[in-house]
Amino acid sequence: MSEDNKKSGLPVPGRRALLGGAAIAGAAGLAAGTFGRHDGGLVSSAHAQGRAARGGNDHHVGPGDLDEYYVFFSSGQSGELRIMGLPSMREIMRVPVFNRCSATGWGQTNESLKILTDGLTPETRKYLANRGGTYFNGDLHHPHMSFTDGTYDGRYLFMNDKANTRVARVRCDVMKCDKIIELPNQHTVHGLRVQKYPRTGYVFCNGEDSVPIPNDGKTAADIKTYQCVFTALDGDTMTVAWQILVDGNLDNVDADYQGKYAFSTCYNSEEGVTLGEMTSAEQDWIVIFNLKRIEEAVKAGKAQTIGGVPVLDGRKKDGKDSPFTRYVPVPNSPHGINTAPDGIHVVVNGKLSPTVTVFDVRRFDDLFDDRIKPRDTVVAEPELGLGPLHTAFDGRGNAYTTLFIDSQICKWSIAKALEKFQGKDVDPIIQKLDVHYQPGHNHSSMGQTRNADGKWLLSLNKFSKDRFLNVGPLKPECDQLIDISGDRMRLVHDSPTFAEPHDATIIHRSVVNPVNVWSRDDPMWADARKQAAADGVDLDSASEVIRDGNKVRVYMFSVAPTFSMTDFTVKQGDEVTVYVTNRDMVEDLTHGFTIVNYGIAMEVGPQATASVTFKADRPGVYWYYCQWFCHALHMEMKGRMIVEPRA
Ligand code: CUK
Ligand code: CUA
Repeated sequence: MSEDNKKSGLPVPGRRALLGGAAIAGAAGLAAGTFGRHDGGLVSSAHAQGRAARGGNDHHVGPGDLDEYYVFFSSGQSGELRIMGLPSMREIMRVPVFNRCSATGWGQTNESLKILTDGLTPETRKYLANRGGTYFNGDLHHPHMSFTDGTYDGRYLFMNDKANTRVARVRCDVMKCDKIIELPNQHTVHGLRVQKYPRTGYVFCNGEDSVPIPNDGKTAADIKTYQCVFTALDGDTMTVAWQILVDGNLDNVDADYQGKYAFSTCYNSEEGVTLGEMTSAEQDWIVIFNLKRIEEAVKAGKAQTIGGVPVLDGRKKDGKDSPFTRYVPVPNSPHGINTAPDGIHVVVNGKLSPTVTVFDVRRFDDLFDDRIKPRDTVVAEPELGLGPLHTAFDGRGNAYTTLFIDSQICKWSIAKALEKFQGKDVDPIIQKLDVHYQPGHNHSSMGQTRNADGKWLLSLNKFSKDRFLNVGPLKPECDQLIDISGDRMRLVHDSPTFAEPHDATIIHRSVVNPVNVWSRDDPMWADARKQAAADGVDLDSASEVIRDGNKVRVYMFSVAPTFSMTDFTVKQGDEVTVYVTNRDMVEDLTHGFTIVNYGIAMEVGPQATASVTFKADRPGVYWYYCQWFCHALHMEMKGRMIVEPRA
């Protein structure tokens, strides 16, 4: 029972009565197959009765009130991280990561370019040399916060770029990306989750596609030379700790609460290169990684160095397992893999199979010691409906699985699923709720930690169709908020989002504590500090133009509503770097620096320094102005760059 239910003192409907109803709804769901609205009547009548009568969670957040949870949203092919408030579902902030951002200058400032380029492989650097030095796109699927002792610790968020095989880290003190690394040897990185215990620690990264290593074209046509890779990053240093070669491919990943294992789904055990080939087998598998054995082997120097990182072999040889991995068959093309807050059960979602497969992590020790067979680690395999993709948990023993094809969330009991697997005549399905439409990930509040609190569930639906005003052929996604505090799920809010939140983490606000103003000695502009020291100027108070051959460095500061320089002069063809330091110490007082008709713009937060380098190849007068509204005289916060023509 939720806090709210306890407080309201309302009677909670008996489980027995509910199960009866759910069984009927469940059976109807399976029989009807697709796009049913079996629970629609219940939902709307619940809505009509209002939440007070039902004693559910209050999702209304009034003006000036703060949300109880942060939601860190991926944005798929938009390449950024988004921050929402829950339960209001208000979008609060966007954090540019793999994309370029017009507002903040991400991808243009020297500080962001360093982050975007430092971690690229030499081959990629070479490829991008004449293309602006960095990629313009990204595909951010999975944002996950660092853990300590099985729950979120508020330090970092880690996220993958499926499009260009990168992993990024966002600092939660300032909510800015501070590191990006490209994974060598790997082609795409899809599933990403972090080590839960004792801490993060490792960031686990699934390679989804297979290519030859090295991918230099020599054996490009020979698919037998293609190889899939699993990577463990060190989250503290953002370097590759180790990689391991696997059979098949890798889709999603999760880790246990003991710090012993990571495990990934594989939908292409066939190692096919066409849809038909990839889905031909009746079964695929999950791969379980034995972290201790891998660490010992790396330490003992048993890894090969490939692409500058240690690589072990986790493939089967002549049908025999490697010491590092075990492959457990599951029905065709599994997708999501989710560890329950009980620390024991891991749910693998069937996708092409109507089932989910439940593992008991306590049996993995025996599996690695060859005392039991792979399938002996399976403790339940309930049939839930069509297209199970991802599962969330409420910490009360219930699981919530998205059914993509049925457009439903299926709530089921883990304990009942175990009983059924033992042959008992019970139905683990408690309720099916229609969502709109085609859900991918779903997420419960704190649900990926030991502290799952069972209050809210988000369903991230891929199609919104008729749920919002028509905006043309490209429709938004539809993220739906569901109250799970009671015995039955209750849909309370629809929220449109732009392309394409795959995944989210719902984190109680007590865990996340960002600052309001930057610290002057933040590492973000360490290079600017170094350069200023070399030029003998003080970043905080300088208004100076330093000429160094045809390189020109312009130092200025800003105090609302002025820049410290009303104008500066350079020569056509100079390579100009402008450093702006925001001396305002007031919360929310961000300045910007935009040069008209030069395509230059950057954000300068309170107490921050930002810099941008460009070639002054157009002669003339170019006004610069502050593009973040900062003062009643914000419009007047401007100056002139004069570019003298070369004779
Ligand atoms: S994946 Cu998109 S719905 Cu990239 Cu987490 Cu399952
Ligand atoms: Cu400073 Cu607007």
